[in-house]
Amino acid sequence: MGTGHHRTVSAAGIPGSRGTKCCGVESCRFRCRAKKYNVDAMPKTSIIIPFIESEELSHLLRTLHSVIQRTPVKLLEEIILINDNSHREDHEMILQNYITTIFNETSIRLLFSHDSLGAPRARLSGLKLARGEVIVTMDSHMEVQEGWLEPLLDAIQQDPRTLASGYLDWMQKDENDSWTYKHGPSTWKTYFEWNFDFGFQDSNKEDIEARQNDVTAPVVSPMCIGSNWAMRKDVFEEIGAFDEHMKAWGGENIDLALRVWRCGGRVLSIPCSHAGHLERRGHREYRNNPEWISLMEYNYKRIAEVWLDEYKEYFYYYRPELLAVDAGDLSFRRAIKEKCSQKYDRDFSWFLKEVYPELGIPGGEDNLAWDGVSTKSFLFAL
Ligand SMILES: [Mn+2]
Repeated sequence: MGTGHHRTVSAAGIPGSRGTKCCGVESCRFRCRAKKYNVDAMPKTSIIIPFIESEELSHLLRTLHSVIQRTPVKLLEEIILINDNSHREDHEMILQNYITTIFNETSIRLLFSHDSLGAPRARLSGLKLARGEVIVTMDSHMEVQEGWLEPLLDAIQQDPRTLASGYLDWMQKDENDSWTYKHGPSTWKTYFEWNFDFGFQDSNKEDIEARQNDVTAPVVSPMCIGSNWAMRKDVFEEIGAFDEHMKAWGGENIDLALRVWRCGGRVLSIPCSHAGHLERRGHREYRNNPEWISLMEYNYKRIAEVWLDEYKEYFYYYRPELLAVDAGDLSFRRAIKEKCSQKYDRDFSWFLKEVYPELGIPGGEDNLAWDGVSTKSFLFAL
């Protein structure tokens, strides 16, 4: 079945059988399907899914159904659901019934938090309890596609310090509960700007050329998004898991990707791994809410102060309002950086040169005032 309108098999939001949907492009799909993985030799995975009060039960069930249907039993250690302070009756009752009846073949653990944790801390509470060798974070409104997990695990097996990210497709829902599923590209990198805006961009010419012989080859990415990635649990913990001082939502993905790179790892986007993500207007409202923005700014400042090294000046050039923000205690996060620097010798200038040259230096190389020779002030050519 191609892209386009698709009606769910029931109003409960259970995904229909759509067959293999890895890459949107047929040649890529064909190659992904032809890949064979030794599932027996792959590590078991814990899938962490937080949800909040405003989440529709049907979206959450769609996520669960898709994971259970499309993940090899051998690879699924457990699903950990974190109820982030939702007291909705359908969340509490129906979900509990689902777990004990419909999903009773799968190990599903349901945690409850009486404080509103926000996505990073809710994920963290699940990650701490995870028993799988590999962890995957997922939103509560997704639909994984056939064969989504194996290529992620394959990338991790080739280098245990890998953060392997799946590609997102777009799902939308109209008032008749009819769902639209649209394939996202499988060549994008996740990127960020000096002001920590982040998004997706197509790979550059060199990348595309390098991948010409195999369109399914992983795409090296400077950044990751907050969910839909897999990592070894021991590596995730070793590099500092999530920053527990971060508030609410925003920036945790930037923090994580920078740590992965600086601590000897790599961030890869995997074209054969796809999951639909329900697009909602709510997220934009988040971003326009002054209260949320101030929490996000606090998080951003913590990242800039620890991981941008002397390049944080550029961040503050674009976000001068954050100079005055108190970022709290950073000693633990700086200790992680210190440990990683000693072991891997990858500073931010290494990252800029080797991983993300496209970010560039505002005003060009001449503006590098921290080369130990020049003390001239920055001349931004904007
Ligand atoms: Mn989401």
